[in-house]
Amino acid sequence: MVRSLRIGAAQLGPIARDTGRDEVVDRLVALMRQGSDAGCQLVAFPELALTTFFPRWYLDDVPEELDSYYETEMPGPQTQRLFDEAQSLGVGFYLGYAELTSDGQRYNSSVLVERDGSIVGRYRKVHLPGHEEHEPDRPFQHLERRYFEEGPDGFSVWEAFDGIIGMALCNDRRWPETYRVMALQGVEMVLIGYNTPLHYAPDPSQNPLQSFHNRLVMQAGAYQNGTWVIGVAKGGVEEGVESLAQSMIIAPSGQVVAEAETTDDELVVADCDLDWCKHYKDTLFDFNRYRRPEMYNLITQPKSEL
Ligand code: ING
Repeated sequence: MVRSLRIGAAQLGPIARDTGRDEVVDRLVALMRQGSDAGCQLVAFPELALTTFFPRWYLDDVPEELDSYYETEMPGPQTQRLFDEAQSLGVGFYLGYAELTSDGQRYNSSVLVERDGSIVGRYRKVHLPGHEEHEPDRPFQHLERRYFEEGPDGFSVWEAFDGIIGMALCNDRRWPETYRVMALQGVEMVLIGYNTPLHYAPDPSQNPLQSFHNRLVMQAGAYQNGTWVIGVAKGGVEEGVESLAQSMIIAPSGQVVAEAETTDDELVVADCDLDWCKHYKDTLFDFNRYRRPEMYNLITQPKSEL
């Protein structure tokens, strides 16, 4: 029996600074309903999908605004509706959000929710890009390293949707270790939400390459690990910052099988045959037969010893 999963990559257009969660959840519910109508079992939303991408601002002068961007519960009063909708439609989802834990830790997180509305897994972003201190000379900030702690849990995979599903967030997709650690756990589909400004202040020569780099890293990650990769953007011009859209669904072959056409709310749908992974995991990338971990020690050496 073919294990085919119909995926909906639910790209979001801009979310304004003063847009309330209820208005955003309305958009998420609309995309989820669209996914249900299209026969999707799983709908994937972007990173930090409930609010504007607030790390673009230095917010120390408005601590109550900064606090307002985090979820202290998942689901919480304003997101329960999304879980209820998912359960009634029988559609699962992946959702990126800013997490504030009961002991005051702050993470850039995501949850994987099965079709019965139950939370299967939670992920906390491992690779935090950007900077820690206010850099007023930048046209906009990228203060993820100020507003979040690095995820302490690493990369896990979960048995769900009749397959093995993994989660990552944005900058994680640029690091080959992200995909490999999950592939060593048998991952068949990696869900990755992202917010990627087209302008990269430390090296603007990369600006015209953002689209190329986005494809490059996710296609490589898929092919080199024999896994599906679902990249889901929050794109368009959000509070004056032009952000990459280009949500896409990538097969274990590295081929892009579906891609967003707009920079707005858009559902990108594809049927993903999870057994396609075997074509690569059991041949070219048969890790047990061909990998040489004893040759890769430098990769896990602590930075202090390099
Ligand atoms: N965003 C970016 C990303 O890795 C970034 C950081 C911005 C990289 C601009 C390159 C250019 O896609 C997040 N949120 O990680």
